[in-house]
Amino acid sequence: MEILVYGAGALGSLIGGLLARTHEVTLVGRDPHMRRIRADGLRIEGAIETAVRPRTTTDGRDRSADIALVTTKAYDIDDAARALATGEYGIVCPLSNGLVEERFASLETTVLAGTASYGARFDSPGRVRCTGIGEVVVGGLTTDTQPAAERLREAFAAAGVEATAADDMPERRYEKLAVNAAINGPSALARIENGSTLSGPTGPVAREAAREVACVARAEGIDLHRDRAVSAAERVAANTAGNHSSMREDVERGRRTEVDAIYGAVIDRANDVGIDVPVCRLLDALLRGWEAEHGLRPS
Ligand code: KPL
Repeated sequence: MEILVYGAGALGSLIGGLLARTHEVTLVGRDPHMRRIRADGLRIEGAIETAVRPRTTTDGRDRSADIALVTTKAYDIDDAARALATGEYGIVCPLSNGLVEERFASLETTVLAGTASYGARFDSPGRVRCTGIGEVVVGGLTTDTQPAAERLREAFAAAGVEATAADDMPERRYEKLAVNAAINGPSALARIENGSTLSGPTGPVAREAAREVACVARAEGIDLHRDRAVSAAERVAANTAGNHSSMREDVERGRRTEVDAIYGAVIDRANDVGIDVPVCRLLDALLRGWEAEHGLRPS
């Protein structure tokens, strides 16, 4: 199968590299990473060790493939959607954080939703580290897209990537948002590992952030119980205990965070349904303050 992976950061390179063991993969990313992969191939180290030679490009426009996976940061999603609109794909599936699927609504193709719980860290151009073997879950937001989800699952499975085609994706993507809300902000602000976010002093805040996301989901008619949201956050924190969340990595490297796609999205939707989410608002304000202080957004 031909698979385009749009966004060759740590997760995109890892997922693309694993798929390249079986499929014709094209990674869309930035130099010098793309240049180094073109010259020497891509090395995956850590929990999975492999070396592959995917195709690479720095321009994701006017391409075609059976499947396009989107693994950009959430704030680059609109650029990805615009680039994919110029090409032809059988299935488009974002694996980015946040509720981003709606941004691909204008594409004339099947758009799925997906989550990937693999731990990945960018080591250096051409090298990425797998810090935890997870799984990929894909599914449709409407029942007619379920056969496409099964085809995508099979493509992952053929490359040895554990994947599930879920029929409860509307609940799962809110569950993922709850996990991100519980882990990412507290781990970034307190500079702690994922495993400490739910158990240490940040635990009550993290759990309440997950509960607030569940309340928003339920107000939107999505059947996500508060306890399920908290248990999911606890499970992910335990499974990725020694890892740094993507938001902690962003803060430590002085980069813009996904605050808009995580806390901003929760707050916007909470406003729409008329409920308050004070803990998410606090985490949002602290992260925005940090970004403004570092010249990453206007204060
Ligand atoms: O998605 C994540 C991230 O780091 O962005 C994890 C740590 C799995 C949960 O928040």
